Amino acid sequence: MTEEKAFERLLAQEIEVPSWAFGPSGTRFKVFHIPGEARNVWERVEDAALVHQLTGLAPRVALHIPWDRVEDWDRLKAHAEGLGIGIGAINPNLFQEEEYRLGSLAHPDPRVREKALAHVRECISIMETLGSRLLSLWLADGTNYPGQDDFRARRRRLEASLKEVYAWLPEGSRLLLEYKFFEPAFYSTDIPDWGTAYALCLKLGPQAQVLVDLGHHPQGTNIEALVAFLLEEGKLGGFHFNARKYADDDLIVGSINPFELFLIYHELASAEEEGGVAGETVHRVAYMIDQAHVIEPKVEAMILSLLNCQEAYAKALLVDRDALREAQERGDILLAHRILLEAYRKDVGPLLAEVRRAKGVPEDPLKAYREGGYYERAVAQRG
Ligand code: PSV
Ligand code: MN
Repeated sequence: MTEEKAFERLLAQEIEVPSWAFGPSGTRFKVFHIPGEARNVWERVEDAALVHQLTGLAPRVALHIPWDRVEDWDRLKAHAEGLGIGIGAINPNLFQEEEYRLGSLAHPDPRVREKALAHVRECISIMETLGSRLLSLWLADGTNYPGQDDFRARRRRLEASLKEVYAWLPEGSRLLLEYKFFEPAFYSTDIPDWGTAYALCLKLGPQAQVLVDLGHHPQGTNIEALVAFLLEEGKLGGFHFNARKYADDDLIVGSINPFELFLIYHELASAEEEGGVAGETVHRVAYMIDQAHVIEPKVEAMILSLLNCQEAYAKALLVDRDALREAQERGDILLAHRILLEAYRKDVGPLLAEVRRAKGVPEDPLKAYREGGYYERAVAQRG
């Protein structure tokens, strides 16, 4: 693609940020309090808005319920809009109540499944109040020991529960079903992989699609290949961007594996250039970040995350896809490979500076953040 066309695409790039990335978070060993971190949902929304103001990339913030629950949803919506951002996906929390020890939507006890379903139903009504179109569903359901529960019975309970959820979805909204191959369950997970999520989404219907969280795969999984499969099947719903080294590490996206991020964007950019199912699907993909910064300053971490995505997308847009196709058709393995490498190694700095000028945001958002005194003000106000 030419730089002119890439410029247009980059202007339209949007990635949602998660409210939970701005507040305290930690590991099971320790929650370190990072100076200036947001103390409540109002401040989390303020931080998300600041990130958008400096990058022009993140016009919506995702909420996790009940972490972000407020009495007056209209007030929260007005607060966000007043700061220049909207509310994105609503994420029900089905893993932090005592009752969920053996699962939520797949729990053996119908009363617990009912409780979980009631929570999802409440989240759908919050979506309606806030004008959100996305329900992102991740389940911690699974087992820790062989024999603990019956796999097929869990599967039937899960499917029945998901069908109830699906039936409640408002028109024009989507259920994004997230998978994760382990943790917190250590022996089996009820939706461990993209194939299981895909099979469930097929059963549910067109409003159900798969959510790919980059940290939720076994080591060595070829994420770009599964992204291509889901695009081609019309079932790629969205991403939770982050990076991992060992497990679900929730590190800054692109920090560990920038080439993988580029290859994922290459699949997306190539679908954007096509018609057909993949082309239609890619235009509705919900790009979201899902990170929990444990030791690093949070707003700066989020700005860097967005810039990493912007850079990966820019490089992916510049892949010479006609030449690539030709090389692929001729079976010229190493030319095809080099065409990708060439795009990956391009200096997209000047192009991105132009994009930022056109968006009216600082050419170097990280520098602007560091020099603008935002961090110091947050520390002074919030401690
Ligand atoms: C689970 O690890 C997950 O990726 C899900 O998306 C949750 O909603 C999110 O992290 C926050 O716990
Ligand atoms: Mn996630």
